[in-house]
Amino acid sequence: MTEKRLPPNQQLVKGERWPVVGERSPRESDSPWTLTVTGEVVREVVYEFQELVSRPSIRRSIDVHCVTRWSKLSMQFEGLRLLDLLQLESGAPLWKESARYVSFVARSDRSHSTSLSLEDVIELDPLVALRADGRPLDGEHGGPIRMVVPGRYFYKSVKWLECIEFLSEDRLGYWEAEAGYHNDADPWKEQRYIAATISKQEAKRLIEQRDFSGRDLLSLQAVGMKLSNLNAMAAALRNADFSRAVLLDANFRESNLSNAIFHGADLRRADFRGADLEGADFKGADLRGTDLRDTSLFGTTFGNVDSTLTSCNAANVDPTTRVNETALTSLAPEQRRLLEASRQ
Ligand SMILES: Nc1nc2c(c(=O)[nH]1)N[C@H]1C(S)=C(S)[C@@H](COP(=O)(O)O)O[C@H]1N2
Ligand SMILES: [Mo]
Repeated sequence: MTEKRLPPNQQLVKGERWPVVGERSPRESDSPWTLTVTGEVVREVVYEFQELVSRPSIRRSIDVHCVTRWSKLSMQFEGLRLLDLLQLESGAPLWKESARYVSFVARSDRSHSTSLSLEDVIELDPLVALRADGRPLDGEHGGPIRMVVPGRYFYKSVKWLECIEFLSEDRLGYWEAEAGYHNDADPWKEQRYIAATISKQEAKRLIEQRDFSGRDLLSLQAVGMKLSNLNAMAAALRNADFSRAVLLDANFRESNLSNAIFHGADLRRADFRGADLEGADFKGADLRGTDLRDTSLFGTTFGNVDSTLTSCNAANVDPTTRVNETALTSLAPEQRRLLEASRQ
């Protein structure tokens, strides 16, 4: 049953854990919280926060799937149906004929946003959430008010919702524009990232030179390549595929390897210090002498773990694999146990 509810290549978070992803707090402001509905609308509407809180709320059980591969099933969210807030008193829609997309904007320092097509809004019936698991939303999880969009990766659910803008043309959200996150975001179709940012020829040249330092190489295909001594310092390599690649002594310091795949890669003595490894997958990789200190390991996989802690595809980790508390605290508990057991 659970299996059917877990989209491909997602792992369940254990117990009560709810990772914080992205921004951690709203913009500081003394003005009271309001929610504005604007853009291609018949009439602009500004909701006072108190008015929203005093409306009868509904409760929904929603499965949360983060693009960095963690999922949390049956979260209990309470709040208001977005579609109810997008109606005139007559019950007619607030949006104009010309409206095709909806942008959700946060009260945050970077005015974080994400968008959905109007069709998706109608079909997915999102929630404007005020409470989660029986309590008011924590600030770091988007309190006092956030979007929760079922059926899409969680980056489509803006924290600290302040403005809803109807658009005739789509406007890419923050992660979609900055990190190459897929605009459709369907976890069942694994729509995590858009295609690679560079041409095959350009990739070939960089691979020959073994110098990726500082480059943006989203979704790079490097399966099975011989890349010992690679310099990938501070490179953006989200979603790159290094399966079975030879990466002895590679330098990945401060690089972004979110969701990168290293299945069976030879990473002996590679240096990952300070790298973002959220959602990266090291199943079957050789990590002897590898340095993982000060990395971010939310949703990182080192092997499939069952209750007996045996794993047929675990990474090769031994006492020469370096890791510190900074890195370990961000790792899921069963993955941490696997790593620590093998390091003894
Ligand atoms: N304002 C704002 N909303 C945001 C983000 C963000 O950085 N800023 N990150 C998104 C991403 S990628 C995810 S996975 C979820 C994380 O929500 P959580 O921190 O409550 O788990 O929020 C989404 N909404
Ligand atoms: Mo995310």
